[in-house]
Amino acid sequence: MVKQLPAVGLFSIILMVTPNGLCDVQVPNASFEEGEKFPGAWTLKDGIGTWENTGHSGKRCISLSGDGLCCPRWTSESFTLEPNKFYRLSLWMKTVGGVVVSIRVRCGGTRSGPEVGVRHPEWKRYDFYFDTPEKTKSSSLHLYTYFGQGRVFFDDVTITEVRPVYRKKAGIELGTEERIKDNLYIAGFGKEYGGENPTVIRGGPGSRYLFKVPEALYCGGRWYVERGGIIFRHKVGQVEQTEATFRFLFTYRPAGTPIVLASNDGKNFVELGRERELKKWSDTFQLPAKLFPAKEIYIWLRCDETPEDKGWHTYELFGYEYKSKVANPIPDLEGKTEFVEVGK
Ligand SMILES: [Ca+2]
Repeated sequence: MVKQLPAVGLFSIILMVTPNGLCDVQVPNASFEEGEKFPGAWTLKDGIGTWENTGHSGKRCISLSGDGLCCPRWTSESFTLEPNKFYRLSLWMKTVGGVVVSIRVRCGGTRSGPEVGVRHPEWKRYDFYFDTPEKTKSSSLHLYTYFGQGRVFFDDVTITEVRPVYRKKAGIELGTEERIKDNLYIAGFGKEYGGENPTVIRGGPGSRYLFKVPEALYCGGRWYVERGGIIFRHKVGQVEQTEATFRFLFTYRPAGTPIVLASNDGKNFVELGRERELKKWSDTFQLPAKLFPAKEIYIWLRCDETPEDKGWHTYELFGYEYKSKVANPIPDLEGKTEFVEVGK
């Protein structure tokens, strides 16, 4: 059992081209085999962790033991990620008892990653996708558990550069959570939590309709929308949209007021309305007729400060639904996003 770890070893971190030609990031001591008394390049904080004498590969891995409190974690030494890239983070996990694991990549600015419930005694590989902000310089990886009583094991961490590819038909590209049916274009996601399937997109990194993130945090399959908010863009090839509606679902709103705006050029936005009351779905907003016909529509979700909520203002976006009619008959299409590895 390890309570406090001294710094051990120096691990040089570089972007390297692996023998298979892919562009991998070398995560420090990624199989946890190196070290003397403790796993080199990793530090334990705020809880109970163990450098185990077993592993998915090799002879070693690390574990966290949840004691019902928040939040024991292993933190890696820093490594380099490039700005404005997509990456796949893969790691192997198993548990004794079930725990919720949160995996965060910190890379220049506030960024977060998925949460996933791990409840299986055999090793299983998990893949997560994230993108890096413009200010990315030094990065580090953080493995947490939340308020659980079980024990979770980690081994074989890899980070590989990828890029999203969207399904295409008749000149129209659609990604996961987008579809065309009976000349209706529908985009968005529902309330269901990522759970055991953390690779779902839910408007997150790699989503085709995610346009810009002025001020929001993606974590565990939902967005924490702050004052600057998040902007989605809905574009169906070169086909014009003639009318549209929108609704959203938010939970946990410690402060502020959710505000919805729309635009057909990404510059001039009109306010559709505000919602302050928590309910299953918001009212349905009909987008103003003056925005149509349009080849693209932008939806901007923000959180406005209110006089009684000075300081902190945010809400969690759990559901999002945009529907529009298209001007010309087009074939039905169920969108799909896949991440392909980038070779050098
Ligand atoms: Ca290992």
